[in-house]
Amino acid sequence: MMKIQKINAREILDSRGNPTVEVEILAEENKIFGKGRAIKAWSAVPSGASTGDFEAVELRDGNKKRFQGKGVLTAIKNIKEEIAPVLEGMSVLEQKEIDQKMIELDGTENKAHLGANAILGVSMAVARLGAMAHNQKLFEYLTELAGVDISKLSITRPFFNIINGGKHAGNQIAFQEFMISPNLGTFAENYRAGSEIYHTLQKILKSKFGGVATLLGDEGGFAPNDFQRENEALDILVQAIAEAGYEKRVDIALDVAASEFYQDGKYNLGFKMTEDNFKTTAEMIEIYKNLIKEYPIISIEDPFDQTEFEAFAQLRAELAEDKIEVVGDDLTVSNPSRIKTAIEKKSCNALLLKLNQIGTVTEAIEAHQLAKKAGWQTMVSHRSGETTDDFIADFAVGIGAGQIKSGATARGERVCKYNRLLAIEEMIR
Ligand code: 2PG
Ligand code: MG
Repeated sequence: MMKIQKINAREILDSRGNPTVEVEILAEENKIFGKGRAIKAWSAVPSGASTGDFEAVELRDGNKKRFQGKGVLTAIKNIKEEIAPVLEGMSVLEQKEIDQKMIELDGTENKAHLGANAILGVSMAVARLGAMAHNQKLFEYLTELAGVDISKLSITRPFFNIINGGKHAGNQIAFQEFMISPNLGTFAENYRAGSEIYHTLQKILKSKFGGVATLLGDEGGFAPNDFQRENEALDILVQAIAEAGYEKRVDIALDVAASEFYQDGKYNLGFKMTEDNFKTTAEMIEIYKNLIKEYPIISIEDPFDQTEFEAFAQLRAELAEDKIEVVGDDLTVSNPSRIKTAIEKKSCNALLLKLNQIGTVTEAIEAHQLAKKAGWQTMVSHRSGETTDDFIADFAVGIGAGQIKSGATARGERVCKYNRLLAIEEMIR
């Protein structure tokens, strides 16, 4: 049996230059005579900017003398001094038990004591060790944890965020993400199309607005400051898709991240402009309906505030027979109890799944299973602050999620996930 021998953790920086948690776990085979095989696995935890109020707690030190208060030394200390002594000696194959132990050790509803960043780092590294102990690829091992039939695995459809707004960019656009999703035969073709459209868009932006318009936002998408309305961003996306030669073969998805500009019961589309521009829920519904009519939009994430289960349901009811995905992110925060509410209230038909919103691999799988049972789609997601850990690529394929978003087809911390999907596609073909 492979037993956890030693858990180490350190503070590293994420793609925005903020501290985050890295974990290393050493496991050794239990041999009575002589030394057994030793394996080592690693993980690194991402971090959001448009963080939902109901997410599990990302523990930060708050010591203003280090990293503007964003240090994670407390989370690191919790791993070394609280989690490690309890898990050392356990089998790496006991993913469920290990995750449960950490939940109990934490003892809070939202992982505020140990920190979801501390717990998730350990949970992901343990899953990697489980795969190694079984001589499996991570995605293969995850099919077992998720009860997925490995012979039916298919590659996940990508959503590339190529125009950044909202909290992820210093421009004026209120909506956070404008994504393209090529729908060709293979992941490799979808990836190529994404990249070609990305570079076509870059050329168009440069010729229309100059080089400054091609500066990037947090997720590697362009963040031009030249759009006053969301339509202008969508017009340029459609133009880029056509000029790259992919007309009618690429869909568009939006992440509005509306909680970020919900003020006094209204949505302030001008929250980053000099003048406010307030819209009611009914007006927002009209805006979405018109956008769907005008553009090949198939999915809208967080169209309303994170407390507005009813508004989500109203939009979903008004959009013809679930042809459009209404995705819950800040609304549902990958948390089974909030997902249950959204199912009851018919708020969504798709789940955005982020491991660090809930804090363990086991609970993230449960969140997906719950959504799936209700007939929802699942889109596995990166965070706007990322690392070079590509765990979510294997995770998306292994649990059988149909969709993944990991930002643009550029910047190392974004493409490492997509590059891993290329390799996985070769393995499952
Ligand atoms: C989102 C995410 C990822 P953040 O809102 O879906 O794109 O952003 O990590 O900032 O919450
Ligand atoms: Mg979102």
